[in-house]
Amino acid sequence: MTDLAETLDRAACEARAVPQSPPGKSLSLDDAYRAQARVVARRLERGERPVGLKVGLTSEAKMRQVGVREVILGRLTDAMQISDGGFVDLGRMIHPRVEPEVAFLLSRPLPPTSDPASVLACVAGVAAALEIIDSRYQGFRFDLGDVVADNASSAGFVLGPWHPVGTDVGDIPIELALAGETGETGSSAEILGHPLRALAEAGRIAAVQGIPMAAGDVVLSGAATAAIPLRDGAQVNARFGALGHLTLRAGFGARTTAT
Ligand code: OOG
Ligand code: MG
Repeated sequence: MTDLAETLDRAACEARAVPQSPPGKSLSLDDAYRAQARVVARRLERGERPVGLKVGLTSEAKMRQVGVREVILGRLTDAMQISDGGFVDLGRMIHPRVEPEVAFLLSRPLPPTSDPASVLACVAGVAAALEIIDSRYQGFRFDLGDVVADNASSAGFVLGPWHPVGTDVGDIPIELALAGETGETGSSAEILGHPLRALAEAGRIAAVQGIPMAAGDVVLSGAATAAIPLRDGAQVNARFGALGHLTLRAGFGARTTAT
């Protein structure tokens, strides 16, 4: 039997979707995080560097969109980062979507506590972010175990400049627009009531599942709105109030030298 981590890793490398776990054969949460660790290990063996974590399913819009209602954690590597104004090569993805998030920069690893003051003490900066998710499962459909094993659909992320810790990110207006298409609007308050709560969740899950983190890591707090499919020629414009704005383009081809 082929190992699930190998199957998911190959699906990502070949940009080819795979079936979800069969009915009645859902992975336990612990097994799913073990599979995720093996998926990430394969990336690290290829020379990618761990750069942080992503929290997922922290807003009602996201939970409703994918039908999974539990906060999840995934891991980010340097190979996933795309610069602001950069280009997503759709030829390397299955069915990518883009979503707006708030990112934190860690000054030290997060504690396994939900106390907001001790979480805030670990933050060195805040920034606007876009995440590109690309489920390796057919039809972007999965259950909790499937999506955790698939490293929470992680595929790419864009970061804006870091703002000081004191910047209030509790209720930042967020607008995600795709040229010629309807967009999504929301507020950072939709991320568990406050994005810092997502950080607390990251600390809790990382402690339970033995997920490593370090000073200098980035943590994405989860999308504030539903995600939008990235189609050929897509021009993404996202506004994040005081955190500024981010842009991204998508298409087929070798225009991967992002600027
Ligand atoms: C799962 C990952 C969720 C978020 O921001 O909520 C996520 C998915 O939607 O495929 O990244
Ligand atoms: Mg996300």
